[in-house]
Amino acid sequence: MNKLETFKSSLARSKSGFIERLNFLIRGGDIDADFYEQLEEILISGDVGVHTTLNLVSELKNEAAAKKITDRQTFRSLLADKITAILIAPSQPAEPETIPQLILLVGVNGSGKTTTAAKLAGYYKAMGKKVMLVAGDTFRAAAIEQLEIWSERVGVELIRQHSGSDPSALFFDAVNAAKARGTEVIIGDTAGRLHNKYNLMEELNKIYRVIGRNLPGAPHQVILVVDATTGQNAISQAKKFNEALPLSGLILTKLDGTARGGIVVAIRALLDLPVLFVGTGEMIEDLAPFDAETFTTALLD
Ligand SMILES: Nc1nc2c(ncn2[C@@H]2O[C@H](COP(=O)(O)OP(=O)(O)O)[C@@H](O)[C@H]2O)c(=O)[nH]1
Ligand SMILES: [Mg+2]
Repeated sequence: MNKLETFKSSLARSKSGFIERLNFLIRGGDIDADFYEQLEEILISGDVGVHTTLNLVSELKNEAAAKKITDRQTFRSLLADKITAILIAPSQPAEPETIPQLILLVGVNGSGKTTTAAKLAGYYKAMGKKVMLVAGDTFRAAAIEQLEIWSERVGVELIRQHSGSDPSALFFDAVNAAKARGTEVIIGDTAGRLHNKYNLMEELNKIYRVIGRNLPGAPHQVILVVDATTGQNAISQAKKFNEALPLSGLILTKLDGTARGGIVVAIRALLDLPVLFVGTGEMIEDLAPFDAETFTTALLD
């Protein structure tokens, strides 16, 4: 499957929902009095978010007036340009590729961290990299076992400890092991919820600091894993995690499971963070690097 087909198939549920209505609305004919109201209603129903939708539609209205656009077909390319502009990631300076690179995945329980860690391991392994997984969700024995099974399936090394052990110490050891073995990419899973007496954000921040002490510049990426089906909640999760440790970007999972794929637009409009990958299913290969233009085409095709 090429990239466009991948995005399209992961948006299949959205397609039969808001995308179909959106494309029907902008199909042709003149823009009439109800048009902008209908557009607003459709975008909001697709999880683009009230705030983002109102801004977007008001800008579109002004631009269409300024450019004297009266037919829907021309309006359609204006809309595509606007959505692409929102989705394009803020440009970031390329960092020097030191080895090992450490990628830390954070996020609430059930968002897809452990599965995504395995998918990323498969992704980098397919690029020919030497990869290591770290079972950093030490609070749940099941999470360690889950990652163990994935690591065997993908065929990459796993660093683990018994459940209840200190995740910071685990990451410290993992970095040492990676240095000794010439590992190129370390992918760390983390807990999404801790037992009551611990504070997740403090724990994550500690992991972050300990990793940085043992490997200067690391973690090279802290990626928030968010579940697309949680809708606008994704925004508040990102803000909360970003207070605990500096996020470098997001992976939006379960895009295939939502009929409201417009959440991607809301996230990009409201957060100054790139969407790096989207999760498109439960299998190892169901991870697609995000691309603004292709995604817009999948929405408006
Ligand atoms: N359909 C679909 N399911 C996913 C995706 N990513 C994760 N899941 C499922 O979501 C559930 C929770 O995932 P898990 O990795 O255990 O979440 P964690 O608690 O954050 O580690 C599992 O059943 C996964 O198979 C995705 O992109 N699409
Ligand atoms: Mg997990």
